[in-house]
Amino acid sequence: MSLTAKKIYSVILLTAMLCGLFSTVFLAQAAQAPTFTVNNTMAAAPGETVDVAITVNSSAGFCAGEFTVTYDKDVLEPVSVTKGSAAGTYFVGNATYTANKMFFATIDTDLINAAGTVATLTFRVKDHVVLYNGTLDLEVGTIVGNEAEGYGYKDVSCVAQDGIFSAARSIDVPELDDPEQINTLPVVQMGSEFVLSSPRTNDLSITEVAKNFSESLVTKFLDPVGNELPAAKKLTTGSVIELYSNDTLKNTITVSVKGDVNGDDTFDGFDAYLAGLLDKGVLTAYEIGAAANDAADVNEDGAVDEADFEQLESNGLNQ
Ligand SMILES: [Ca+2]
Ligand SMILES: [Ca+2]
Repeated sequence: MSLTAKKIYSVILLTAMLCGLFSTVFLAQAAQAPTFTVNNTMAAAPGETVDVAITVNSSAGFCAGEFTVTYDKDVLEPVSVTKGSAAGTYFVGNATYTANKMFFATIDTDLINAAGTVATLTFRVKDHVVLYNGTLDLEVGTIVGNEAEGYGYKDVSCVAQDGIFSAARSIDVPELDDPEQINTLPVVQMGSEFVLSSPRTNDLSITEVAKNFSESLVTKFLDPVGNELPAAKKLTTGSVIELYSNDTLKNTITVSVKGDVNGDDTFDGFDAYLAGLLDKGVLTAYEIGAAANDAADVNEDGAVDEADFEQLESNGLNQ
């Protein structure tokens, strides 16, 4: 236990004893085991700052408690821990308790038995995050209430409910024909790959796509064979967006443009031919890659079949 934690622990013990002295009037109300809950987040965007409330149910009846919340430090940055309306008079919070834990403790001389927020944890979603769905793990350390017989303190049982934190990146790009019209494209996981799937009507120039990433994040744009693309170019099916943080490659996103299966930025008979091979099973989605397979699914029903082939063939004839 760190020195800080020891100090907090001593304060909690002392206050817990005071709690027993001062709160006999609340004895009859100290009934239920308190339930502490980490509230789930909606999908936050990378770069966003998000508040997560730790709440307690009503009629809980506790005087003091210490809490740690463990998070994925590759995804979240700690910002702050703040006291909530259902915390006791005394509150300490440490947003950087360890590399992946926030800590807070609250103490009072009276029973805390109102429902509400004990603490609000604020995180920032790191810039390189593409898709994330993970747990915020709540552990309750020492928790005390007032002693049933009168003075002193006792450990009380409680329930700790973990929360889910979700984060997802989307990419905003303008339409080719109407640059005022901005479309938001989700990044979707397909097998082990993250794929940005776009209709051919969007402007996927690197200049436009790059606007979606913060300046602190190093992005590289590669063509389908792995050569870095200059900023003047546009992304086609098979192009890759690499996201680096501190010189480490953190994530890659592969681009899919509906209808351009081979990634040559034209929509012609060869794309139809590849869709035909996929339809007949001569070529598999694994062999052609998730992004090209997605590009061949032009009617967006999740499978590449004859309908896609026919639509692509008529596109090819119309070029
Ligand atoms: Ca093509
Ligand atoms: Ca289809």
